[in-house]
Amino acid sequence: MSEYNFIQIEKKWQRFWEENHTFKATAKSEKPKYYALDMFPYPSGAGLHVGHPLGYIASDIVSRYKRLKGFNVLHPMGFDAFGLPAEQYAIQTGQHPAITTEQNIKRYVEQLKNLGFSFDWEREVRTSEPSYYKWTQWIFMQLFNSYYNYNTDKAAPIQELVEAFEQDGNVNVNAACDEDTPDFSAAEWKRMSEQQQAEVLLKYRLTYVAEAVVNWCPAMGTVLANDEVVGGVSERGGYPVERKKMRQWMMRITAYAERLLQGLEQIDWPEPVKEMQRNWIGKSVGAELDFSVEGISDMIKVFTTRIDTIFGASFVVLAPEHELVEQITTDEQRGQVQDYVTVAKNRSERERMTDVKTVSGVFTGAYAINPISNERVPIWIADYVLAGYGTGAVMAVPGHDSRDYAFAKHFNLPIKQVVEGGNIDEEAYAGKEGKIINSGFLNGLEVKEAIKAGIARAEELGVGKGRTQYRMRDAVFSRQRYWGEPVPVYFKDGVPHLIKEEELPLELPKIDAYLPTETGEPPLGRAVDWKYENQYEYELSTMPGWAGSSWYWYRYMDPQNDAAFADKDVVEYWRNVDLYIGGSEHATGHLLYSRFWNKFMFDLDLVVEQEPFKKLINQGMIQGRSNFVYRYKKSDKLKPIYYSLNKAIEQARSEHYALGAVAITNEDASNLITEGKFSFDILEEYFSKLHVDVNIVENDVLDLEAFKNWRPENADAEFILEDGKYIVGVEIEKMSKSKYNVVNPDDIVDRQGADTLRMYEMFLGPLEQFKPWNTNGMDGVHKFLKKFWRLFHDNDGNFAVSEDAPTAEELKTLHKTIKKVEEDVERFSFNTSVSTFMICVNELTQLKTNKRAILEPLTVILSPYAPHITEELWEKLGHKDSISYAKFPQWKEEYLVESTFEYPVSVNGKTRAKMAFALDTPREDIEKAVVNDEQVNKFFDGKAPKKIIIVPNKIINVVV
Ligand code: ANZ
Repeated sequence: MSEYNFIQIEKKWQRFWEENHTFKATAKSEKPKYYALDMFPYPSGAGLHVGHPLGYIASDIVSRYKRLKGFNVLHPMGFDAFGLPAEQYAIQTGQHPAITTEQNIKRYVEQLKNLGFSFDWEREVRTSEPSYYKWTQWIFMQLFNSYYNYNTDKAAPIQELVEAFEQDGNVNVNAACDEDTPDFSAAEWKRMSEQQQAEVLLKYRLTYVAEAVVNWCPAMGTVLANDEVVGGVSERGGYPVERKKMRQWMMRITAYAERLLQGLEQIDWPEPVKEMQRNWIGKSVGAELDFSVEGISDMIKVFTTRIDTIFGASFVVLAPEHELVEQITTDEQRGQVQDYVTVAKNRSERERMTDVKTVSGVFTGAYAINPISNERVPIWIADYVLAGYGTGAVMAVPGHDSRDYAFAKHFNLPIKQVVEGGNIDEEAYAGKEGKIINSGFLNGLEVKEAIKAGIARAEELGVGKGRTQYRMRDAVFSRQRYWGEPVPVYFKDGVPHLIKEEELPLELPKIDAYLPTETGEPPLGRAVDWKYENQYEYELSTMPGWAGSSWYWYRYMDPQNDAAFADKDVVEYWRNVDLYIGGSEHATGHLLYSRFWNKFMFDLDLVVEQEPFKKLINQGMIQGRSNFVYRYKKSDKLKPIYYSLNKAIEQARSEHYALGAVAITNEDASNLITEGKFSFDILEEYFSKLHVDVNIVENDVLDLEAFKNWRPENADAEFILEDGKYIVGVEIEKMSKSKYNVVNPDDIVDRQGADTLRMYEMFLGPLEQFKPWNTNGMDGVHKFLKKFWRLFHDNDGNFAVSEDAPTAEELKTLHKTIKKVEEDVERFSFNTSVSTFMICVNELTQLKTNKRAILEPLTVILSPYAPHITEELWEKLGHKDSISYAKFPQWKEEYLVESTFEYPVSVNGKTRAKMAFALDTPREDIEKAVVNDEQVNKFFDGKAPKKIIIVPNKIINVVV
């Protein structure tokens, strides 16, 4: 074989790797471990486009590099296989989602195998397989059987709690629980019925059923997550969404709030992702204070982060949903209050939080007493106070809080300044720097000191205490859907019970249609004869999409294990993920839930690391480079006429200009268009701009024949060309089917090979950056690989590698390349490695290098990037084993040092020439050479030099 025949080479080695189980990983190894993981994909019907493999290529390079560096590498791939699209398709066609899912996965696997990834395919997992979701259900059961003990700061068996209740009731229990958990004694606990006890325990379990306000979409028959609702309608389909209280499974993630926050300090993740998690968790340190209410015995508890401003609290505001609203409202105000509450309740929390413009509220008629200043203040209701945050009530300090300020201005309530500085009359002074004024015992203190003093006083008076608050809420864990994990629970007298562990997995039953029942129950309600022990109703909702992905990295460690989610020894070996690569859209969903489940599993001693993903990289998106054709509007009704880009601009301009409009040059217009900035107003007045399939465009030139075939209505279309070509318009957009800008990696592999694709994707730019796909640059990378191939072959294409010793120059090129590539991979800078390889191959080509001593190590260091071509050459070099387990060469400093120095030579202080000398040239030889050099000695005026000064590695100065 003489040519670089990538098609044959790539197929050959993909087969070899598969047959030889080259990338099979085992936990029995003396080597250090390295776990490189990609976020596993949802297998959609559209297959992979070139944007998907970007992260996989990067993690594959790292995996292959680590193997060469002597690590035992775990690099698996699998599928997050439950989900809506397969179910929607099932609803439309009646086909079981398992079938669609299977087909899609098959396609994905083929596409992935085409790219030469070093995945250990024997470890593939699919979340929708009963053998997998058995363990998802098992983890759910452990959560159900656990509560969170704040004293030990970890999860513990719920049985311990039952024992504590029997001893002392719950007064001494310090555990995560619902806000409305009542206090009870041991005697009271014992008097409760079994059902009542079960209800109480649900308030402590780490997964529990509870009434929750959810986004209910009647048309879709399911609950939607907040980000699936846009402007009051469903994101998909645009159906109306209501806020509804429903009984839902919940996950008590709030119990882990503090540990989720602290854990961020231990991991090497992008700062923006950490910051998003911090905000999501939303810790705020403050105090709660009891305001007594005139005429009733209940107190209003407020949560404040600024107890230092207590003397400026001029009214109290309750959320419309606050439980005391009814009780405190005076008869006079009742009508108004009721009207207001009805309206406010229908606005979502998000809406209420983001709407800062409308000020609305109503007076209850009641008054409260400030527990520290003893001032009498009015109690109002307003929807800017959220029911679900803090205590659902605030002490309003209009002097220093902008929402309170707007409210006070609007309703003409008193505003008092209690912190120095700012201009209180214009807007609330939010500064936290000044000293406290007008505040009795707090006067003169700095804000921070005043907060401490305020809390101390509240505690002394028994009217409040310090309190830490988290914005994060418990997570809803039910979906009224079919294609998800069944919840391993049945109901007896309305109380949930777990099925027995040995009954796992609880498999999805067969149903006749993937729709809610007539009575509005989830699809599982259709299953016939599906009852626990033939009598008890199973839970009919399924788990949400994030269940299966919250622990999958452990299953890869031991995927076939039937006795445990993974063997403990194996978990102890692989521990956690060293490198995790995936999209930034999972910052607060998957990445937070995974950390939560991991910490829970750690508490139960099932796993050995607190954090699942040590290092995280978000790969940037590869955007589509859309192409457009321009159809002349006047031709619409007759046969279509398409104008090449610049012809279209010209035409639009001349018609527009004829109407007396301002001229714009062709060049300006086309520049603006290609940059996507042009408004297209002029162009689109006369032309319809239509997406055209990027696969029938090359270097921005449209393949006219292909275009006619693509859209039969264009079979007899006319084309106005420029220089005989049809030039398309270009814009950068998201890669998507509807924009016809999707590039399928298979096509690239067919045309130029997987090695070219892999290197090209890395060459596009830094991994984290968003960048447009532009096939135009691919040829360069392909040429590089051909050039590399040629180094090993003579002009007749015969393999010809010499055993001669390398020169210093060759060694220098090699070793600086090894050094740079190693440094680059270590800091995940792959694009710079690709250019380093290119420079190296260019230099070696110039040096006509064909020596084994140079080419062999170079082949090894290139192999993570271009695994197929390097395997082939490695074999030609005489090796029997795969290059995958070769040794990454060590670069040597001695070859990097410059061997010569080019001296500026001056005569009587004036630089006259430049002369290069090897570093070890003896002094006398340099002197001799300088004196004999004509460029230099012509300035001697025939005299002999008096002195020659040589400053090593700097300058030579001749004094005449
Ligand atoms: C008095 C005060 C004075 C406040 C001041 C702020 C500034 P973060 O930091 O987000 O936790 N608040 C408490 N509960 C609320 C609720 N349910 N809905 C809306 N607002 C609520 O915010 C805590 C502050 O937000 C609290 O401190 C309270 O107003 C308000 F110069 O109390 B502050």
